[in-house]
Amino acid sequence: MNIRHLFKNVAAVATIAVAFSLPLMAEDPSPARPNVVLIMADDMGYGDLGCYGARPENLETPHIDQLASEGIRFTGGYASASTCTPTRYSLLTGTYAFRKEGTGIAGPNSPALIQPGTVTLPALLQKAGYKTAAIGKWHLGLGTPEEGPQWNADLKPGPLEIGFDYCFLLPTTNDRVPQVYVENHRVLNLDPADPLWVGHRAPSPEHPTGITHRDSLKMDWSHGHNSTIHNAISRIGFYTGGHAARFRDEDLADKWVEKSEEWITENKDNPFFLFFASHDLHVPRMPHERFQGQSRMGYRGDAIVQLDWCVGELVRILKEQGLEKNTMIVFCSDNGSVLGDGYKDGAKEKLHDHKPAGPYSGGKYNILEGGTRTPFITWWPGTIKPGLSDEIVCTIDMATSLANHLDVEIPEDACLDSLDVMDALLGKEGAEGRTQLIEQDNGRQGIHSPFGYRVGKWKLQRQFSSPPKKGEKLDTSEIQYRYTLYDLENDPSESKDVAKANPETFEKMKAELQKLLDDGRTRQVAK
Ligand code: NG6
Ligand code: CA
Repeated sequence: MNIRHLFKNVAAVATIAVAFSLPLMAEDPSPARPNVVLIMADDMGYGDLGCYGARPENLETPHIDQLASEGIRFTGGYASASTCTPTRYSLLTGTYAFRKEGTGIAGPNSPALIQPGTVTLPALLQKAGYKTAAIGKWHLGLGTPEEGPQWNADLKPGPLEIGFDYCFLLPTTNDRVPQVYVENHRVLNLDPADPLWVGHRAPSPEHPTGITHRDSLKMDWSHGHNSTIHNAISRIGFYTGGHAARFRDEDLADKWVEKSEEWITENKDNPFFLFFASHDLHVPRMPHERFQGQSRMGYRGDAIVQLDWCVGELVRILKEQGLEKNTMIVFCSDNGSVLGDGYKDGAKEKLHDHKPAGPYSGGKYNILEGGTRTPFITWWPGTIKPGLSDEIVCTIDMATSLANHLDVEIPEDACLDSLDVMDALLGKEGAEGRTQLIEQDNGRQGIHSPFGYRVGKWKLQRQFSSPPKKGEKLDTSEIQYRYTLYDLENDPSESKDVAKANPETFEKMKAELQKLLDDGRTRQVAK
């Protein structure tokens, strides 16, 4: 990594320049400590934005498209996993989630999956003097392993115990209970006289659910999602109480923007890191009334338009505060696309000719490219030159990339799979991204899970020969895998297995994948 040195040199040159010629000052060397706003979309596929091929007849995303045209649009950008919790776990810890048991999709009463003492991306940035905030969807659990979330007391440990100075959260994901905001350690606006209870079983036989009161729903469910009803939408899990604290689904996006504006304004004199974790376009897709009907694709398209508006607002806020030259935005997604994910919201019926995963196959939950290859854009006016990059970069790489850039030392036993791809993120000439990437699904079987493994144009797939039934614990000594190989350059949809025609590549990649799994780490530390 030489970017730091480059910056130091630029700074030195600039200092000398001041002595001789003031006009050179205007050349304004890029600040070495940019603010970082990481915008993570939820369930956004590779083809879901105008700049990634979505057609204007279907939906328009002018603000994100502008970000892409002023920054770098990656064609090889990835989320670490094809579900939410493991990607977020890896983003914050820099370690592949499949290395840690229990990091699959978190339930409503999940304890904090990242416990205090873990080296995290925000904690590394704090060491560099950054103020840090998480605003939006959390879905990484709250509370101790023994007790889980104490909804009526202090909800800790949580983000504040692992490196965030401030948080304003949707605690799980909005199709799971409860529909309340958590600000720092507390449920916002919770009336102690109306305590919040959250559980897996109906609290009483009379408790109204999506099954008993299906006629009252404003959006019907298709699978799961038929427990407690709030805002005429039934959810996964049950809850009672906390009525004064409950939000309307339609208002989430506005709230994230409002809180971001407040926090950025308060912290603008300090370098800051904002993790803006949008809930769009996850189910239940229930965008604000002013966005309903803004696409011709139903609520799924409208939710994308709503997220696009949020991005426009974030850029407006940065510009109004005069921060845009000093702020790097990273736009990414937590996993690939899915149409029907539990509600009858018209996503399939109103798809028209839209291709949510672009040219790729698969999507959320699987290891095909559509599961993890997602939009990925970096923007930093004045420092990042506009362009297109086909380098491989992944959400998991943010921790090491930013820590190295800021000269913060990462302990050897932390961020095990996070690689320094900062030069590629900044679009430096000749900069290389990753030479390899493991693509995971929800990771229920840890290192024994199915995986995708990408090296250059090649993609190895490792699938179970016979997939285990839901909830079944595998006897690891008996697992049989089926491996196949694809040439993504000529076959982006992974339709033709070319293992037989390329035996050397095939065997080499199988061995490499196994080694990365067995080694327990990817990041090499200079001794
Ligand atoms: C699944 C849910 C799905 C979604 C997903 C998590 C069912 C049948 N399916 O279990 O609707 O909530 O979990 O999505 O309940 S994620 O993007 O947060 O990982
Ligand atoms: Ca997701």
